Amino acid sequence: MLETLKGARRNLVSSASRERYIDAFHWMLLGRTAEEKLVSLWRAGKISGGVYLGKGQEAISSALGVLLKSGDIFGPLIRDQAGRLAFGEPLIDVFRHHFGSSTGLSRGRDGNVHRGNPRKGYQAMISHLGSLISVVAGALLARRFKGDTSAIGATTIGDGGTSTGAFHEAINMAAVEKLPLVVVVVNNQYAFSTPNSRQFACSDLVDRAIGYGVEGHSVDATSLRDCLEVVGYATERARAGHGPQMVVGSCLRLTGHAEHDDAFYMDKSLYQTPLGHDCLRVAENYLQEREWADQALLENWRKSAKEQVEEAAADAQREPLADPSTETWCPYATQRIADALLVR
Ligand SMILES: Cc1ncc(C[n+]2csc(CCOP(=O)(O)OP(=O)(O)O)c2C)c(N)n1
Repeated sequence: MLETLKGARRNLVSSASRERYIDAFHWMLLGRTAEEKLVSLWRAGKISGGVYLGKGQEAISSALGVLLKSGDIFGPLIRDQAGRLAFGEPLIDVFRHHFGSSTGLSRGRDGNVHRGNPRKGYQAMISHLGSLISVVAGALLARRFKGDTSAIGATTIGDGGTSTGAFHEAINMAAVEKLPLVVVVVNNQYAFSTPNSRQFACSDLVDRAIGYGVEGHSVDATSLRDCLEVVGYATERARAGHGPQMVVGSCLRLTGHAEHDDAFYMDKSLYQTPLGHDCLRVAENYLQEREWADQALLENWRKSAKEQVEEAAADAQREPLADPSTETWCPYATQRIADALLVR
C-alpha cells in the first residue's frame, strides 16, 4: 500500500525559505514580463507562429525550475517559460528563438516553444502531448546505464495531456523502473476548449498515481509557497530513491490556449473561484504579508524585469536571421544539432 505522504511532509525542512521564495518569485515575474513582450511583438507582426503563455501557471513552473539542480534533466512544456528561466535558460534565447535568429537554439528553424539545450539538461519540447515524459524517463535510464544515479528528471503536462496513451506508457515504464522522475500535472481546467468534465471521469487526477504505483501529491498551483513545499517534497522523494512522483497542481488558465484564442468558451464564473487567483498577485501579497518586500521594492523588481526583457528583445532582434541559402539543411537534424544530442 502506498505510504500516506501528508504527515511525512511536515518533518521536512521547508522548501519555501525566504531566499528560495524570492528567487522563484523573480523567475515568475521575469517569465510573465517576457511573455507580455512576446504578445506585443506578435500583435505587431514582428514574430510569426503562435505565442503560448504560462499566465496563471508561473508559480508551479518556477518552483519546479528552482528545485531542480544543475545536472538534473528538465522537459518543459508550452506554459513553462518561468520554469525554463529558473532552470537556467538565458532570457535572450527566448527572443532569439521567436525571432528566428541564426544564433538561436534551433538556428531559426522553429519559431516558438520547441527549443531545448540537452547539454545543459533541458530537453527540446515535443508538441505531441505525453511524449516528453518518455524522453525524460529515457534520459534518466541512459544515465543509470552509465552508472550515474545522481540526477532526477522532471517534466510538466496539462490535464488534457494525461488522457493520452503516451502519458500512460511513460509513467508506467518509469514506475516499473523506479526512475527518479517528477511529473507535474498542471490542471488548469481546460485542454484548449475541452473542460475537465469532458476530459476524465475520475474525481481527482492525483488518484491515478495509485493505479501506476507512484506517489501522488496535490497542490494549489496558485500559491508559490505551497508549490515550493509540495514540489520540493516530491523532488526530495525522487532524489531519495522513492521512484516517480506525480504532483497535481490546480489552477485556471488565465488566457486563451494561445494568443490567437480568445477563450470565449471558458466558464467565466471560474475566475471568481480560488482557482482563478493570479499566482503572481498571490505571491506579491505573500511577500508583503511576510514583510519580505514592500510596494516600492516590488515596483523596482518589475522595472528591472522590464529592462532585462527590453534589452534581451532588442539584442536578439539585431541578430541575423537564418539564411536557407547558406544553411546545410538536412531533413532531420544538422550536424550541430546531432552533436548537441550526443550523450557524453
Ligand atoms: C497527442 C496530441 N494530441 C493533440 C494535440 C493538440 N493539442 C495541443 S495543446 C492541446 C490542449 C492541451 O491541453 P492540456 O494538456 O490540458 O494543457 P494546457 O494547454 O491546458 O496547458 C491539444 C489538444 C497534441 N499536441 N498532441
